[in-house]
Amino acid sequence: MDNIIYNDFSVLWVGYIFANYRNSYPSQQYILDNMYKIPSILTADEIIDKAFKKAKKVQVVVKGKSKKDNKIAIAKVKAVKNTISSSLNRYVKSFPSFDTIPPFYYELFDASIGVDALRKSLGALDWCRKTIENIADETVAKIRRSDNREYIKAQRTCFFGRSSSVIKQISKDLDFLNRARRKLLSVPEIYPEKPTIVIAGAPNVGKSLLVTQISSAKPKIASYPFTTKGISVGHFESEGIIYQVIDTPGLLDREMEKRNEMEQKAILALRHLANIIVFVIDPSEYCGYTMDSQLRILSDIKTRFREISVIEVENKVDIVKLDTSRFKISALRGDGVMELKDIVVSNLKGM
Ligand SMILES: Nc1nc2c(ncn2[C@@H]2O[C@H](COP(=O)(O)OP(=O)(O)O)[C@@H](O)[C@H]2O)c(=O)[nH]1
Ligand SMILES: [Mg+2]
Repeated sequence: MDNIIYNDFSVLWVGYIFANYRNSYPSQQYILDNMYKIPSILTADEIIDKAFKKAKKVQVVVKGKSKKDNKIAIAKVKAVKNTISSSLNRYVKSFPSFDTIPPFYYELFDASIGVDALRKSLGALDWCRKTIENIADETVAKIRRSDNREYIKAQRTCFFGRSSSVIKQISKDLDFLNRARRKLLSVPEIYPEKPTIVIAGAPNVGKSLLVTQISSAKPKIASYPFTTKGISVGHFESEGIIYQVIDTPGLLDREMEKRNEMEQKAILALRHLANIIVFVIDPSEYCGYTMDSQLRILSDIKTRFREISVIEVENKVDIVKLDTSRFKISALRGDGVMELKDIVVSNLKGM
């Protein structure tokens, strides 16, 4: 028991030191790499099947006749125990630790999967593993002491029955974890630790075009568990620093009141990601939204993201140029785009 406590703490310590290395969370790459290592999770029936097949295949070399039945039975019980135990252990270990992942991902997973439910299911797997290990150990002890062939066989059968019924109790947890795994695997390749510019504004104001113009390569479309539309991510470099530009279709383009709970959470998660918001306005109103309604969205965003500075930009100056102090660009012609980039970079550097 002492040993177990000691081990748990040492794991915690390593995690703690790791998480605080350079005073940051584990690197994004580390998280993404490990996310992809979550093995596919078998159903309760498949685990039972796998364990019993292993038991069937067990070969025991027994010298002499003494305790032959005991040795075979024990080997079979152990094969079942080890198969189940190592599968469940692998599943539990392969999920990311929710205490150390960046807050953006925490909220993302919480909204799309539910961190509490995930913890509960992982706990259920641990419970199942320990229970089966205990039953196996008791069974082995009983078998070891016996000289009665029938009794040995009965103990073995009883163990098989009990362990499959214990596994069946976590059937729903296994299914849940498999669904969670699939969601975790589709996590967008967004790097919370990179300086991040989030582009906002009503639909059709020119956000996507701006992301393309700012980014050095074609922006990648990543899936975002909250919206049907993919999130678009571009990058550019300035003085050796990689900046990330993100367009969030469907999220920061409508008034907040009209949001369902999931969208609200998705929007909140962006708080942990955005270092600066560029709000694009289309004064030509060709986008189909009046200036009034665009400015209402802007004021909503300012309320939601109080702590994040918002740069207001008027796009489509090739059509309409207002007499305002806002920065003006044409994403179509490229006018002002490089200057906007410089403004954004110097703002981010000032933070
Ligand atoms: N004239 C003009 N059209 C633009 C400009 N920027 C974007 N557009 C057009 O506006 C439409 C919507 O642009 P898009 O980037 O898809 O807007 P989003 O919905 O905000 O991502 C497209 O037809 C663009 O070609 C601009 O600076 N000038
Ligand atoms: Mg777009």
